Amino acid sequence: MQQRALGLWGALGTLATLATLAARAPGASAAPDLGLWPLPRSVRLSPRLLRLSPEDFALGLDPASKAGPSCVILQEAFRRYYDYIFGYYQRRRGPARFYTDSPLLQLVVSVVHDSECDAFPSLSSDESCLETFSQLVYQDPYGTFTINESSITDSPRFPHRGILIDTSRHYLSIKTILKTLDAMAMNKFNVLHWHIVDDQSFPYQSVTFPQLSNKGSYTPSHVYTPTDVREVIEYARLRGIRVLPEFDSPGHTESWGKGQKGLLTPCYDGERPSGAFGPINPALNSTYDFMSRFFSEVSKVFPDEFIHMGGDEVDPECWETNPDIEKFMRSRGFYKDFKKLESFYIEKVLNIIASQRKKSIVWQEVFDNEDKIQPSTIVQVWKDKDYPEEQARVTAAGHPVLLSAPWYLDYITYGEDWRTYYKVDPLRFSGSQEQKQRVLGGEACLWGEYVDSTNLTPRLWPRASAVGERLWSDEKVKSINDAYNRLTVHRCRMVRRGIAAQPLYVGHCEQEYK
Ligand code: CP6
Repeated sequence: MQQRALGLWGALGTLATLATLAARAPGASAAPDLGLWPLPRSVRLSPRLLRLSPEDFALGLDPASKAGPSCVILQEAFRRYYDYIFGYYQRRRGPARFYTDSPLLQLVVSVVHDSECDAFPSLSSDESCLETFSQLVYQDPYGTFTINESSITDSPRFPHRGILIDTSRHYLSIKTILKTLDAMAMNKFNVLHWHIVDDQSFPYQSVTFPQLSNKGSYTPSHVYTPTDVREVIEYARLRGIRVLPEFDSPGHTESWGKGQKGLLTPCYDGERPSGAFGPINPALNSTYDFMSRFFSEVSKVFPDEFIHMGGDEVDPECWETNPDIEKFMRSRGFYKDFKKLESFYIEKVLNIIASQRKKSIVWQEVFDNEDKIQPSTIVQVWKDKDYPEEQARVTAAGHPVLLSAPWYLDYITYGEDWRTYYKVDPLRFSGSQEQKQRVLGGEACLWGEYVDSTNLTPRLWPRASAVGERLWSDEKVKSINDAYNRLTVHRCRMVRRGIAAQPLYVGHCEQEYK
């Protein structure tokens, strides 16, 4: 007997149905022992069991699918998920057994909307459902791969579900970044926010300005070459993940100064330069010539429709000491208002990015400073203080918003941080329906001061998984006990798949005892 399972890839907002095997027991709960994570919109498990055998089971395409056999994303996903389903199991010992249940021979995926196979993922793309299918398969006590006949309807609550990694405070190996993308896919995250450079180092190897990383990286090998960057982008694309580059300025740019003389503001000690440098110098035309050429390159290297231009934590102290800055500000009528100087710079850079036909994302300060920004500019809220009010202000001004304030994963406490992340609701602020619709989602941020390749994975997972479910699942999914039970299983599944996710609390994973 052959069972067919149907999967749909659709435009955002449509319901994607996976494994539409006739539903027998509507209302059957989403068996906590399966550890489905993040919880799909609707799960109906029937008591009818189907058996999968590694020898006979195949993932493949429906002949009527709109995405054909040349769809690399799907073919690669079939390979990956076959391995996730069967690749890590151990044969169990025990008496031979005769089967009474039916075999499941195929998972047939059918793409019903126009295919985006060769394209890069975008804000409006929808994701694969293979992850859910793989989570439904379990080994029974005899070791047989089993799945309940089931019907799953699923779609994400928010379109932007991101993880911020910081490769400036510490270099992260390509291997670590790719592992992170694997784990992101398991948790249905779809944006890698790559905070690629900052004060401490400039690992991005620019073709136009090679000196930036020649002089600004920790060492000549602590760089991301064009090939490295392409590899990350393609690996992400195959998992439905966008790569959002951040080139933070005018603050957080100390490392840029080493390879690009004249870019940073020289700080003064009385009459003379002190030898120290401050933020990027907003008073020089050469600054904007440089930025134009730099973002022209970045726009081509990164295919995403957005560039994050930073704009956070600009300290005017050094600007205040520099006589050329003072002269420039007088000529522009800024008087002693350094916020105006900052705005002047930000607006120029936003225009440069727009002229490359890219949209911008900025940290909340850019909005707080009342800079002139397009309503389409996305504002990322990161300050913990009164963040719901900030969300209300940003959305009232018409901007789309991303929430990060409650999800700073670089903060660690003794205990279960995931619970605090889980209890957040991104729409819990006062505002109209229209305002709420401007919440695109959010990001879990893992700043790199205390993180490198040795500890990134266990610090991120399963803590970020809590954010993943909050951004994917329905707002009504908030039982912390149910989440605990499912997440414990999900964490063991990640470990089984090679992700060194830390434990939630005391306990064990089955596979440790085999
Ligand atoms: N680096 C950059 C950082 C932070 C920000 N920007 C940061 C600030 C406060 C905390 C954590 C991180 N390390 N470039 C702010 C967005 Cl608590």
